[in-house]
Amino acid sequence: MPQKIILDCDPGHDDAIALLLAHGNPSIELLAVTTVVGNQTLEKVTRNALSVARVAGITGVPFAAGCARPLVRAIEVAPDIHGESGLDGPELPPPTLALDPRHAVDLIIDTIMAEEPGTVTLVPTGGLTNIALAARKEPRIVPRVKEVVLMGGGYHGGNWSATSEFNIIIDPEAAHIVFSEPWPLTMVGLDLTHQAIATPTVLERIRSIGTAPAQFVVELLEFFGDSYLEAQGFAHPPVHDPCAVARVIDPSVITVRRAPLAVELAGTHTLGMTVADFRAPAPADCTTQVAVDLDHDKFWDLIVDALERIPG
Ligand SMILES: [Ca+2]
Repeated sequence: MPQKIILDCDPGHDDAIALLLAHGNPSIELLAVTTVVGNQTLEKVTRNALSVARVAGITGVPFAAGCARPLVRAIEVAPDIHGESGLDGPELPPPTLALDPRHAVDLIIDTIMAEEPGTVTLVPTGGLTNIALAARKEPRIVPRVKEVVLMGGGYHGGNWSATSEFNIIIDPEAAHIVFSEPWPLTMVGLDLTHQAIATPTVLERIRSIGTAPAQFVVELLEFFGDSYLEAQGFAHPPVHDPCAVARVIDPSVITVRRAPLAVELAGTHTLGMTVADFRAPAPADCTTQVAVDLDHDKFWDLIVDALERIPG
């Protein structure tokens, strides 16, 4: 049985690779792709998602645009990491897919309500604005969702502040809502994604696939590598968002640890921090867990395998 997912994203270099992984992996059934302001404006990330769909040859999957700003905070985008387009590096082909006319929040709700309970996994790889609003607008989705496997946060530190990761700090109130609902939630945070390094060996493996989509990924990773070197001092870039998709495909790629999670909304220096309580034993009613260790080779094998399956 394929795993049914909704990818809620803000492409974004690593979002683009997450989308290609979800499309190319045969054990994932991509039900919908929704976009949210984050790495760039909603308009830019939505266009980017549709361009990636064209590169990957994705058809028959609804794409919908969602929230253009966070619930409470001012818009904060990340051109230092993702460039002015949000997906700088490769040439972005003009989209051929038309957007679904629904708001992303409604597409998320409609999709979950139309599927059997317990079969749909939400995979958010951007700020959590759309997911929070969907939970508020239609609370019946919460017990119907199989699991939320999100990229965001971290239990040791941040990348947008000393304590906080970008996807959480840009809309901490939305993150609070999503982390507080009683659905099973896996936080794939920086502790994990900083292990998903696109080494030169990885880059060569992808380049040698020789297809247009693989070359697109190479050009994404080259730009991303320059950004991460300059902005954050990484020798090679961490590729965050596909880690969440990989966890859905094959849970053995990522080890997890159960822990209650809370999102800091009031801290002077810690706004958007994801606070994990590792005191043992975890309470019996704890529905949250954090990603701990990545099997680097298995992870990149999944990416390469997915790209090899995408024609071009
Ligand atoms: Ca993202």
